[in-house]
Amino acid sequence: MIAEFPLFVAVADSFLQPAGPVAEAQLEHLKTVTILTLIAIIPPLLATPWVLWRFRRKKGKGRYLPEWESNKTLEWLMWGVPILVVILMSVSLARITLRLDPYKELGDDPLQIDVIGLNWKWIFIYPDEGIALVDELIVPDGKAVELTLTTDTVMQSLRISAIVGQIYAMPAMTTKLNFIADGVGESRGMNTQFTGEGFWKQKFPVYSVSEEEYRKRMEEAKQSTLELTAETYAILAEQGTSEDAKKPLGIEGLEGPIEMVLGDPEIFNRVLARYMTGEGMTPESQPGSPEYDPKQSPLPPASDMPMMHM
Ligand SMILES: [Cu+2]
Repeated sequence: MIAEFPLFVAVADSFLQPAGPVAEAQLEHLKTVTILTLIAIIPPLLATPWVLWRFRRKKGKGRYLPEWESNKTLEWLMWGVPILVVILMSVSLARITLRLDPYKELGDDPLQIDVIGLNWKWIFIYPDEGIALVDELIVPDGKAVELTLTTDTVMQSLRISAIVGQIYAMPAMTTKLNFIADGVGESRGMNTQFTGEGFWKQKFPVYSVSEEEYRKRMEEAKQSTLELTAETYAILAEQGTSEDAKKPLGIEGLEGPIEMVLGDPEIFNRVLARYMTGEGMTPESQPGSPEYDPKQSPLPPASDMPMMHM
């Protein structure tokens, strides 16, 4: 039995065990806010039993002062302390919000990864390596990373709790999420925006690896017999998890995440272009819909319309 329930979880899954500077700053902020909140909470917690005891009916010590109406010191404390707490919290929150802007690059020349959210899987495209990973994110330890996200279904929200907070992804537009993973290890990412019955399965491991291991993993992915093209993308776009997609992709029974060679380097832009044709989407043309039929809705060529950023 013991072997089935390890005493500690090796996978970092919370900003309380930060695996990167963004999560570290979030934890720091939580501590600051907790301390500031305690300034307002502790005095009443201590004073309530004290007042009850001191002014108790039998043998109480309080003086009876029916004419008492105000006390300047008390007024200053009761109004001043909460105002001070609110000011300190506002300053702290404003500073951390600006510091943790998800669009702000965290280093020179961050590693670019394009992300497509689907029901219920994530595709991570490494344009510079010419590969794509499904439900698996591999990043070099200590390297600045910039994700550019979109979805080819409803709105989703990508979150890697131990490394960075969440960012929404929506069709027809891109959002950005910058982070650094510190130290070698595994953490977990997920979609935190409810998207239907397979939603809870839309989780993926994030591996922070040494530069050497990163090169090795990229080279391995390049050896894949699978290619990410409009055709294989249409299979991935169908409703289901990445496990469900293995059979139609012809790799049924293959263990581990799906790794692909990037056959069409324009695939990310073509997914965006799907929503820029000027025509409305129908259930048949919309990936993620149970009626989606890739034959009726092939990916258009990459749009030359300016891309919408948020
Ligand atoms: Cu949007």
